[in-house]
Amino acid sequence: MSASYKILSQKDLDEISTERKAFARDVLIGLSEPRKWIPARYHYDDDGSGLFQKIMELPEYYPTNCEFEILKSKKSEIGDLMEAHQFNLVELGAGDGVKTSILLDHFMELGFEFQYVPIDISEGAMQGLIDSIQKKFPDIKATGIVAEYFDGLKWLGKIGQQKNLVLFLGSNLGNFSAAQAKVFIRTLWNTLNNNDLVLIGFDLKKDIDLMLKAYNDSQGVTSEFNLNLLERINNQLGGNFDISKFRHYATYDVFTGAMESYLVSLEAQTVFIEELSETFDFKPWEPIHTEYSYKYLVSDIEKLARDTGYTIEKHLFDSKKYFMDSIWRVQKTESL
Ligand code: AVI
Repeated sequence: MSASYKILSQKDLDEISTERKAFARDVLIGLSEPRKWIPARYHYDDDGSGLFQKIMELPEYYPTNCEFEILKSKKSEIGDLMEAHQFNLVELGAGDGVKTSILLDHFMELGFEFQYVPIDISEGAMQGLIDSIQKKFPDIKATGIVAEYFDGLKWLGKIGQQKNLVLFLGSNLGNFSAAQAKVFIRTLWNTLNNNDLVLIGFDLKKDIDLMLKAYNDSQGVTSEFNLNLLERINNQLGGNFDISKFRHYATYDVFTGAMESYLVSLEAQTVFIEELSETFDFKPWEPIHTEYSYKYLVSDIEKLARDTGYTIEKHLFDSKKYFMDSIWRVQKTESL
């Protein structure tokens, strides 16, 4: 058996403690408020990321299959938009590369000279992605950037003026509020050049029962994913949450158009978190809000594009019209 080594530098250790400090701070703020909440981004430790991969394979979680169908059936429409055959195919978030592979394969077939540039904050996720892409496509030029999205994009801008097609797949934008989504999309505009393209996945408003099933799956994977937040607090911050005393609850708010996820305390209880030297009291049936997943109308999406400086090139739908990949062009000629 061969030994395996990992050398941790001071920078690695600083990053761990910075991320843990931010987690501790956000848990302290969120659990101290009258309406308790924990930011959704903390779902994605290694276990949470693994559980999200499982969610994407569930029959009830339709967004993944819908987007897969769109990319498979509409890949030539995407290829047709790439007039310059030399470009960066930038992907925000590493994912598992399964959906992206459809485009990589198609662009290779068309003989495009592109560079694949995934950007993700997690080095582990990036390593997994680059390994699997290199196995599937040994001839592809790929540069993984481990950084915050906008730092990675700024760096890309500094090394050359290549045209960019930026992918933001899944319905990740849906985890932002309307205001946060607008800031995110406009910040993306700021880092890109005139005429660059972005392809963004949006989960559309649809029959409420379908959405409820997607976030309350019959195998209980979404419940495990949500409860993993409490496991993470126990493991990383020395919490003593008894997971069996909380349940996952997901509901749809018809006014805001968002699926909302909660962890509900099943009884009166007190939890201690060592890292915070703090106890938190829960009343019976008291919720912790853990996620928004906003659903869109096509008209909301068009307004978002217009308000943030893009023109719409194409809307690509799946056959059931549950999901949409929308392709926008950066417009920097008009004053906004
Ligand atoms: C990552 N994000 C787009 C997923 C969503 O649909 O909001 C996370 C998720 N939460 C529960 N199921 C999936």
